[in-house]
Amino acid sequence: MIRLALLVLLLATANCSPTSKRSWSGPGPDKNDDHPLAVKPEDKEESNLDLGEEYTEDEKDNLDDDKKDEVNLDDNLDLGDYHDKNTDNKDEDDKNSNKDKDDEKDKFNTEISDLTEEVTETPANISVEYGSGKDVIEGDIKLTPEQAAIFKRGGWDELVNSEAWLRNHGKWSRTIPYTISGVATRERNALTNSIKMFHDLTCLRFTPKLSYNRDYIQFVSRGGCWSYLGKRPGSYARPQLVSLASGCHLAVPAHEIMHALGRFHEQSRADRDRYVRIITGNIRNGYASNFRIQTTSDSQSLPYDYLSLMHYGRTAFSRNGQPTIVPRPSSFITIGQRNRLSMYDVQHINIRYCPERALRLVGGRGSYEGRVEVFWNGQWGTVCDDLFGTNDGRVICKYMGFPDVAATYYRARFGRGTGPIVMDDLRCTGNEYSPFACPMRTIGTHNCGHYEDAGVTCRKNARLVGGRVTSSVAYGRLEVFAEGDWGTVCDDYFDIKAANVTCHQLGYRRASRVYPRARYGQGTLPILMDDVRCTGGEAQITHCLSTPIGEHNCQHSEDVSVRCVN
Ligand SMILES: [Ca+2]
Ligand SMILES: [Ca+2]
Ligand SMILES: [Ca+2]
Ligand SMILES: [Zn+2]
Repeated sequence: MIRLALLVLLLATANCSPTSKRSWSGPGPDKNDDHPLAVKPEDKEESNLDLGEEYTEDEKDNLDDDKKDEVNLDDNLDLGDYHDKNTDNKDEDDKNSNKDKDDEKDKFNTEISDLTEEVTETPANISVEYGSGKDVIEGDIKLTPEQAAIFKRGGWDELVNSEAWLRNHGKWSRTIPYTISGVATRERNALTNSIKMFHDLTCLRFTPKLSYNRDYIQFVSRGGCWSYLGKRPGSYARPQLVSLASGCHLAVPAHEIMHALGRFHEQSRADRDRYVRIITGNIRNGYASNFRIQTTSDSQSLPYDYLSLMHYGRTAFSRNGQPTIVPRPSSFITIGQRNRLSMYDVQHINIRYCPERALRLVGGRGSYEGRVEVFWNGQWGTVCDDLFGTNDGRVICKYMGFPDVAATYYRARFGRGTGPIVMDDLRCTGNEYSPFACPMRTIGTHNCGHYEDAGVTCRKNARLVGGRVTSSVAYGRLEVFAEGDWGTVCDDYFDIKAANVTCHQLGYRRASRVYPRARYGQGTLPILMDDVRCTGGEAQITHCLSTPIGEHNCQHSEDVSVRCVN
């Protein structure tokens, strides 16, 4: 009798043990997870298949990585009532986010007026302090050994058309880890201010390097201000150096970061001769090549920008103190400011790194389809359907982070827009990086009406795997398409707000659950996102704060799953 009781006790214990819970690895009923408090009343009729464990927002927020490791080991997490704060406070959140947008706009307008006022007081250009030597071109763009060899052999033209140059236009993830080593206090403070500009005006986030970050920028002091152009390939970005020696203050750190992000000097644009005159006679001997035009440069349809932080100063590389570069419309136009990112500098970065700040799809079933809207000159406008076709849709979808286009539409299929009509006669070849780089009528001009607003449906860039997908409910392991690959998402920090973004992205009204720890099976694809933190208003999960794509401290046993409902 006693033996039997002991056996029953043992069996009962085994049935509730963490080991048996973790050994489960497929979709379907999971009795051990059946906790009465985990079921939200209104979901009861659908809850037979997926009574699950989940964190409430507060619990999740309070967990740091170490604590979570403990939780995973002991499996002693309290399962609490499910709170969908996001839905409860929706109206308030909406108001707040509108207010935030207004604030942002005000701030930006202030920035611009500050810029035009202050720029005349800018100290003389400080390019004399820039690095020099055979492996530096245009004063501060450092060449890789491979690029330097091409430059030495074939000169400028061979270099800028070489694979070694173009390949180096590599993109960073929007989260960019960094370290600082040996940079003096004044320059270090300037770097802090520069980083703040990027954080305030773009989606880029510079974060102190963590042990598992692979590619990162190391700010050093190595003779002058210089940077490589774009993210260097493979192991050459581990770390990628940016030098901020004495004199690299003001917004010069932002200038060098812009090079590292892939941006050229403004006056080397292919169309620059229409905007500035180069006074060759005043250029120091041997420095004329610093004034060459980059035929491969891509100005993304943005106007020539005298106010750019990336424009040379008037007397750059002068042998006699006389101007080497003079604006054409009026020699009194100020060039070479080093105080801040100009409005178009910001737009350059956003077009390259933050597509959601340059393009959006409105009026469709999810963020993967709708009327194409373009951010231009401070407001959202539309694209005319004249000549609009599959290649245009493909460039737009891929640019926004979708695998491909599914359909394109004419005649305001998703309703008429209200802003300016920004793009007309768009005729992309299909290979452009963004629609801004496609042939079109001069941007901002058109012969259209809003009844011609173009629309697209893109192939979705998120999916729920290993569960069930119907028109009213979908659940499963989250897989996302990011930087050209499909992969899984780690459960660290992933909460109901992140799940809501996912569900909106898939065309569902909201999320009802987040499941940590591979609730719908372990994936086999790469783990692409970790430490995902969303505000809830993002159009895509890849717009949320996270580790750089593909960098993580997770295992597939931490794959996150989500449940969406209509
Ligand atoms: Ca037209
Ligand atoms: Ca985890
Ligand atoms: Ca993590
Ligand atoms: Zn530069």
